Amino acid sequence: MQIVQFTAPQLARMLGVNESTVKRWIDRGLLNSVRTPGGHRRIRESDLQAFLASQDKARKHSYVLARRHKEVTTEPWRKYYELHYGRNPHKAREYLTASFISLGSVRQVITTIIAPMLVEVGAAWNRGEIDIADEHRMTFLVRSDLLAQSTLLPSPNRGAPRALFACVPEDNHELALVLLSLVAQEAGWNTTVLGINVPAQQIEVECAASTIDLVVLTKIFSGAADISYVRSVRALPHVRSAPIVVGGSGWSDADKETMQRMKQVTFADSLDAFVHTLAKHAPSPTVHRALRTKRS
Ligand code: B12
Repeated sequence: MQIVQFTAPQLARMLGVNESTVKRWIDRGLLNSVRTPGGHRRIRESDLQAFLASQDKARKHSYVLARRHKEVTTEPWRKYYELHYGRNPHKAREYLTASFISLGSVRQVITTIIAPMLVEVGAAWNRGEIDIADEHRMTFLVRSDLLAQSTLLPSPNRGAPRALFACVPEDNHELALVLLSLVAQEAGWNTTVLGINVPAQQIEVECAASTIDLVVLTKIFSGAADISYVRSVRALPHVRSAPIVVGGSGWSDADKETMQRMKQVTFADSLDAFVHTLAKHAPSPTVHRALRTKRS
């Protein structure tokens, strides 16, 4: 697992302050940093956490940091839901960013805020409390909030492994791809998101064009494509050497069982299982560089 490091501009966006403020904190010794061989400043996650723990001086400079202290709620996802429901997208975005800082990882943000908030969107729709336009508006904003978090994550190292993400045909639940790709990005992977409703042939095209170390297929709507789709992806000539991880709440038990017997196919249905799969399939940097040179 790589050491998570941030650049000064990333940290400035995260904390809602100017880049010059971050540099001042560093210059005054409030925030530790290291230098890259090229002389650029990098802030390690552990140094950021230490800074946040002793942030009294910094807090008065930062609206986001000040908010982080005020907002101690029992159900963080409810607050996020209510801000979007109440048409406060900017406050919702700030709240999510502040949560990212206090929870320390995108994975935690997804588990404690995004996933339960989306379940509530579905439940509120079922109860007739929100209409379809609310659902579309709110999930559109969740998607943009999540994509904004991706700019806070460190860029992958040179030679990092690459994962490909796709919803099976007839599945439009794209948010699942956004969540999973952020988790992979946080674990140091390069990510290519193909989006909804992806025909098998498109996966072949992507795998032929560059080295793909993991293919991730999701299905949330049970009426979407079934196991025959996974079989056809598995059989594609350029996908053959890449492992496939499949997940999502739309698969039938019979399909899950069949997948357990398929070679180079893993069924994983939680973020923890997904992170496990990423760790298992990330080639070590040396082997990976050698492989890439050989393949190119
Ligand atoms: C948002 C949403 C939509 C949005 C999607 C917007 C977008 N850009 O993604 C829109 C409005 C487009 C939509 C459409 C529909 N939806 Co919808 N939708 C939802 C909602 C509210 C949230 C879904 C979501 O994003 N969840 C976040 C995901 C990722 O969480 P999760 O599924 O729990 O997954 C977790 C794990 O399973 C794991 N995981 C998920 N995928 C994967 C993959 C891998 C590889 C791994 C390792 C792990 C993993 O990670 C997640 C986080 O912990 C759910 C309600 C709910 N309770 O889930 C309904 C829900 C999924 N939708 C449903 C339905 C029926 C539909 C429609 C058919 C409605 C309609 N009549 O048109 C259409 C289907 C269109 C289609 N062809 O796909 C049903 C599905 C029921 C079923 N048995 O299939 C649900 C459950 C609502 C309900 N209770 O009725 N929907």
